[in-house]
Amino acid sequence: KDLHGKEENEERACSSSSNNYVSYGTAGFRCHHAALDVIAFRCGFIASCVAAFSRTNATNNNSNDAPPFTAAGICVTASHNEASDNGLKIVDGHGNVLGEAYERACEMICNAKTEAQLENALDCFEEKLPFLETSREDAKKTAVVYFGRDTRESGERLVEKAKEGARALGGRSSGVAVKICDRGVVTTPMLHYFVYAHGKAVEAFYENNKQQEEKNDEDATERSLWEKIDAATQELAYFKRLAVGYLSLIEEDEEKKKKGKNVVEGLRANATTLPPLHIDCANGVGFVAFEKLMALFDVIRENSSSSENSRRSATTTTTTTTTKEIALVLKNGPNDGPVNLNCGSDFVQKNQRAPETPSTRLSFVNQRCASVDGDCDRLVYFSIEEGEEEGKEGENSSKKQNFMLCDGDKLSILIAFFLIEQLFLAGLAHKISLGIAHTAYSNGAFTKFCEKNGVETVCAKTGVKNVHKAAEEHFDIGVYFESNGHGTALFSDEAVKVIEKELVDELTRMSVEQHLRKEEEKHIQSVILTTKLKALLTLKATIQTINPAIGDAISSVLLIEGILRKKGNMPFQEWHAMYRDLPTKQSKVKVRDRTVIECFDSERKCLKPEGLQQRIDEILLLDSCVKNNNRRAFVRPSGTEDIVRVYVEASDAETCEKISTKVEEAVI
Ligand code: 16G
Ligand code: ZN
Repeated sequence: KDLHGKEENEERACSSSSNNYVSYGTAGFRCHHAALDVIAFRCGFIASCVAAFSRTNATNNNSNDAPPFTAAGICVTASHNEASDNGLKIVDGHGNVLGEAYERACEMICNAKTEAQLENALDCFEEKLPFLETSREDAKKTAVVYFGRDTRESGERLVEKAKEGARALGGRSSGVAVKICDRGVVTTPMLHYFVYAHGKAVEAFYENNKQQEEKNDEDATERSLWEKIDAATQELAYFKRLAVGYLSLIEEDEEKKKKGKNVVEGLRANATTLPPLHIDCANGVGFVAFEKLMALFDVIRENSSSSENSRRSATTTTTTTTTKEIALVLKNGPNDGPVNLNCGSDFVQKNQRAPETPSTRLSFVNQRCASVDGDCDRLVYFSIEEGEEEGKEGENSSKKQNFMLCDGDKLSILIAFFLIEQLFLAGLAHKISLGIAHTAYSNGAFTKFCEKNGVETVCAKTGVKNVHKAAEEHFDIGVYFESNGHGTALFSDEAVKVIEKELVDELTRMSVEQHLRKEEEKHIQSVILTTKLKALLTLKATIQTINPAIGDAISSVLLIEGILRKKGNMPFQEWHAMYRDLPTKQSKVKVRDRTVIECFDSERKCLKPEGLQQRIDEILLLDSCVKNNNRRAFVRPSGTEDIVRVYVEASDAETCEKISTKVEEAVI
């Protein structure tokens, strides 16, 4: 009975629903906050179940010796949606997005209107639980659930609802106690990291105590260190991992600068430092998190008693940090307006223009800029060059703006090329495969560029979970970004092991050589590092800079800033000019029932309704009787809104428009 939570008026229908049915969208439930109380409650309950049943991946040689339990989590966020929306993302025991296998059951649980429907839904969910590698009797004694939210006003209320739901598991005579770890206002990737780190700590605890008998009699999780430390310390551990990774990543750069080893890069490094990065934080939680990162850089710098000057000025709109390591200017914080309103990565990427919040309208011009979204798991870079219109000078002159975007495709390219180079220098290119996973939204120019440069790519369905899976399945190191800026680089456990082993081997080899040369009195660090060792250290630093749980805009900023520095302060323009995007057009079409559209081939082709694909193929031949390889068009039902999305790409903007109009007509 208590599974209904305290029912409230659910007047406004969800944007992603028809008949008040809220579907499990591309990334969980998302709609107007007023319709989410019951859903939050039930998602809390689901997360508790996940925590009570899921186990770590720790190797168990003895079958009776099941590895210990992990935690789970709930993020209350509607990402890039407008401020009045909210949503729920469920985090599984490994810190990943809850698997697709559970989506249907979650949807049934959250939409059940009667007691009978609810019972049925719970049964269905329970049937899925064996996926979680344990049986009902074997459920954990304490289910640990982490909670976090973005800066939306409705967040606090919905987190409370979700907590109530989580506690309800304890009340179902399940023998499970529920432990709530509320982490307050955090980015989505931070919450994923907390759950991930929890699992890793439990795993390590378990491995260390494997030989001791007592490990079976109690809940190992209870004694793991991670869970015992407070929220602030967990947060610090997250920022430290990323910051220290970044500092090790750029370390060699300093040395290179001094030595001027590589002429081109050396010259560049001497001539310029990278201009500060102006970050549009979407009026959201990213601002808060970046501020904490910057404070940590300050502390690290002070501790290392560097003589560099640093400037920090905190106002409501802008925070600046300038150290020799990194220079960030934060804009669009939670006090500057409603989350995502005329700003954020979605606005910038979709509209191809700078954020238009009153406080920052002009301040992005002629700067190096980046934009994150409302929960800080997306990132795009951009720059706007403003110059005088040719031939018009003086009072009547109008400014000509050139907007340049480095979207997810270009993030992938930069990271992948960098890692390929390092693998090659480390002598590991033949041992570790690397490729890029992307979606149908990736620009045709991007896929051609990858092909030309011998970088393997694989296309997956829209949605982080799909691209993540493709990257994981196909490559040892899978770099993936959706064009909209969701993504990361995934290193398989095996790849990490190979890199670490090679590093140890190389160090051993060097010290042996040194010994033979009777230079053992010299400390290893005073020896000139071999190219191979440098590359291995760079790979190790890269791994540390990346949030291992999920794509993370903060982690991606550090990685990209690190790579640009390692490339001798590569200017934005040079990165942007690696290849030229084909013009594209994206539009939405409102239809009666979007579910009649079914796609295949990673959503690049359409199976149903019959005839639609044929019609699209015909339209692509517009004003031409031969197939033009630069033309592409596809339609797919949105997973987050009640609409159909149309995507068109062609050699020129005019053709894009024409094709798009015709495809939209065909869809209606
Ligand atoms: C969600 C997804 C994003 C996807 C988008 C597509 C996550 C965390 N977010 O925002 O990956 O690109 O939906 O939306 O998975 P659409 O289905 O409405 O086009
Ligand atoms: Zn997001």
